[in-house]
Amino acid sequence: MKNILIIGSTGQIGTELAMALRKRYGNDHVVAGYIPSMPPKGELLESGPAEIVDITNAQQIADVVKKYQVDTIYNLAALLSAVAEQKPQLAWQIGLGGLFNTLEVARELGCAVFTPSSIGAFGPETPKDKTPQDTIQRPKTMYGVTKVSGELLSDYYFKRFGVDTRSVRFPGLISNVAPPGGGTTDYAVDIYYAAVKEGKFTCPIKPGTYMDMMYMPDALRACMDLMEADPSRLVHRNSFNIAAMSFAPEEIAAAVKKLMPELEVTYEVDPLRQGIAESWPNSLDDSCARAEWDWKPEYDLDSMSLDMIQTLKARFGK
Ligand code: AKB
Repeated sequence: MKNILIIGSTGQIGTELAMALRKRYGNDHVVAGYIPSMPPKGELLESGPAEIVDITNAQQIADVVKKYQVDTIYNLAALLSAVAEQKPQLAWQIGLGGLFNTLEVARELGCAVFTPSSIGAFGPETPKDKTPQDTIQRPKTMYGVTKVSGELLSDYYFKRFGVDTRSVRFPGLISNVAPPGGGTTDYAVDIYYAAVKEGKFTCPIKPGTYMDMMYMPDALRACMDLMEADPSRLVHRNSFNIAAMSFAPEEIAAAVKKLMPELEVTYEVDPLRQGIAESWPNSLDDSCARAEWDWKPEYDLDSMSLDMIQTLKARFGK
């Protein structure tokens, strides 16, 4: 039986991944690690163990790993791209310093480690369409620098020390549970809330700007399936391209308007986010993930939009 620690369990991915892991492995086998400024609430707090785990404090990670006999760590602590650009030193401290602490604890105490990378690990010199698994990675943002360095460090710990490190390059993640906060792809979440609550949306990204996106249920399955994959099939480890859909702002707007024709969309471009978006790929080639651990997404733009709007309408009584 697995014993799992999630570092960063109260963030955008962690909140939902913790519940999905508890469903799969049992409530008592999944520890929700959090920092005091982001405490767990509701179901996450009530359904299983929770401990303060600041990723910049290696001793704290080691103490919790020992206390719960943890064998798998999901490292989800990170600043998203736009915030990381405003606080580059903190982004490095959490993204790389924190990963180093986690890998050292994993090496000493024998844990497997999952750490997400991102489409942000690519840069303007990368082939833009159907970006290959193994290609040029010269990102120009601190977020991207931490992601590429994290991929390399994780591969190093696997090859040098045998730590079972695995990772995926996440696209923009869309969910109706925890808000993302500070990403370049956040607009693709915000449009659904704005459509349901106000009937209008101001988009910070220019029409024609393509980025890969994914609905959260597919992303959660990707994390868990990769960590359960047969290691003898894995040619790659850190990190796998995964993809589900690629769209530009006017295309998600059109998908939402099919369900809510009254939605009004205007554009007020945020230069920081637009610059980051333009340096990222339009779409990724995820054939290695498909071949090595049977990755396959379930949601496309239309099925995701239907689910998002139905869920948010029910929540807000619309
Ligand atoms: C962001 O926009 O920063 C993230 C990502 C694509 O890594 N959602």
